[in-house]
Amino acid sequence: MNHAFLNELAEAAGAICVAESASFKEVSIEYKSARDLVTSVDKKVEAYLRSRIAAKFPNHSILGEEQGLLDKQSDSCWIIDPIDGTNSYIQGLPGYTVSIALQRKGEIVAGVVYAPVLGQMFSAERGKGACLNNNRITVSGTSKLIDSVLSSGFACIREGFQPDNLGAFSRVIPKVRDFRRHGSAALDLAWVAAGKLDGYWEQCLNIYDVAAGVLLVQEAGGMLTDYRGGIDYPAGGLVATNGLIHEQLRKLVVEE
Ligand code: 2AM
Ligand code: CA
Repeated sequence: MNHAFLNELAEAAGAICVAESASFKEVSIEYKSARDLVTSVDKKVEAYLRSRIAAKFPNHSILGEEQGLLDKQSDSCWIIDPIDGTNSYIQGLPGYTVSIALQRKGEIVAGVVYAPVLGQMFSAERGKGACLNNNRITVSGTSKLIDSVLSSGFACIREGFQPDNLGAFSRVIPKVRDFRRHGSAALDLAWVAAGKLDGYWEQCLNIYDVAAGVLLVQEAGGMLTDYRGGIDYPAGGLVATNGLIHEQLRKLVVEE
């Protein structure tokens, strides 16, 4: 995989987000549903990513949040989220990312998560480790839940899904050192990979929210499971940790 291509692509997409946010107007927001918003910038950046990928890899499939699947019957599929954390983007908050992953024969083999306002480019290739701005990263060494800083999200509430995440949230918070909520699953996973967070959990996510972030966590030595401890994530919920606190957190989340 062309590592430089992925990094440059994410950087260019992030630059579009930043440039557009300066002139961003409310009129360019649409409601997919009452609480699920999309901006003209999400669409513009996805179209940009698709055209760059298609120009270089015309036979590859592409799955993106806004336009769905372009099925080329290929073993290779790009999984893209032009802006993960659209609400932060709309609010002028810095915690949004561009997420791009390459899947081959069902396995994610390369991925980048780029937070342009933060200047953080996370990248990974299968078997080659994970990096933040080209410096190697690993998950944290925190072994006790009470020493951990965790994050989560509430996509399920926007979906009206039951059980929602509020029960898990109230069980977990008293047992940990602190909690953060960032609003981008891709960023949360990247920060678990970099050891800035000890763990993260969420349900009702889609593959494009997590594809690149999952590879980052794996390549940084972390652990990912669904809520039951299996590999059916994100459909079966997602728990991502440094490995050491994984079972403690997973059991609290699902109340086992
Ligand atoms: P988005 O910003 O691209 O919409 C935060 O909890 C995470 O949930 C983000 O990655 C966000 O991605 C995703 N998300 C937001 N709304 C959602 C919805 N209605 N259904 C599923 N996922 C959602
Ligand atoms: Ca998303």
